[in-house]
Amino acid sequence: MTMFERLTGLAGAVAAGTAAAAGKVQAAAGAPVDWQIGFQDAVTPAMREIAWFHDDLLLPIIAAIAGFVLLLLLVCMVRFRKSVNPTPSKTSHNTFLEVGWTVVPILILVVIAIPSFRLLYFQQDYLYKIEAPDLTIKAIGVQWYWTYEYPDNGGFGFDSFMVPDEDLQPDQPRLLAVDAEVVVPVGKLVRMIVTADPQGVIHSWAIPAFGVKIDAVPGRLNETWFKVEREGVYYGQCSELCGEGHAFMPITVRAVSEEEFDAWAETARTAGVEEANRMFAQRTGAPAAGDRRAAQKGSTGE
Ligand SMILES: [Cu+2]
Repeated sequence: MTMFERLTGLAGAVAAGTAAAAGKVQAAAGAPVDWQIGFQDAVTPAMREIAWFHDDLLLPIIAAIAGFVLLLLLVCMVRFRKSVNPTPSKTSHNTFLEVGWTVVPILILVVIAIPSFRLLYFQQDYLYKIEAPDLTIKAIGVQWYWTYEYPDNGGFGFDSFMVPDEDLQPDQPRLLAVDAEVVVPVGKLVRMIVTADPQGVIHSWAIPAFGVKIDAVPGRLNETWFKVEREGVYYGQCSELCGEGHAFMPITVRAVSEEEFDAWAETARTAGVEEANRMFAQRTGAPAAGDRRAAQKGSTGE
């Protein structure tokens, strides 16, 4: 448990109580919860490092600085108020103090900068230096949905649209669930290649629990990596203001065992991704995307 988690544990307990009292379905790990003030649980090495950097390094430093400045203010107000100190000192320079308040902040910044740069490099090129990716997935931001391709698994691809409110299943969070999820195997190093529709605008592919956020730029390939350590469903959103539908192009990643992933990818390649997604729909009782789209078409008379 990090220091930040200890500090925020009480808030979490209150939040859980509030949500339970309201009879709400508590969102699964990988999604935000009511009254949350910390990060989502980290499920990748990169996010664990980010959480450590924020919770255990930056937060204690900033708290100490804020406390120290508050202490100085209080000392000034009490010891140097007019009634106690009617003739103030005319001192205007103190070499020791001036060197001190220049050097100490520099040292603090160095202490922050070293792990900060190390973390940036870890997020950026760990992939090439340590380990080869197990599979590559390409995400393409379109106004306003995501398209995914699996070049290593036969090159199938699919569009992923937000599930509208009226079609949400009980286990699906509003504005975060999609009709066709990105499926990845746990424990495997996934290389994400991210770009955007050449006729479109800049988007950003982001999953908070993964510590991944990378711009999707038309005409340019960006890439990042993640290795999910726990099976589950993880939610994110487009994180670059991209227009009218910006809030309505969420990202859902389902991390499953390697066997399940292989079965899913094989079905997706041979029978289509709608057919492959039925293996998850049957488990949760949710209608598969194909059924839902067919129902929508039926209801609108298309
Ligand atoms: Cu977008």
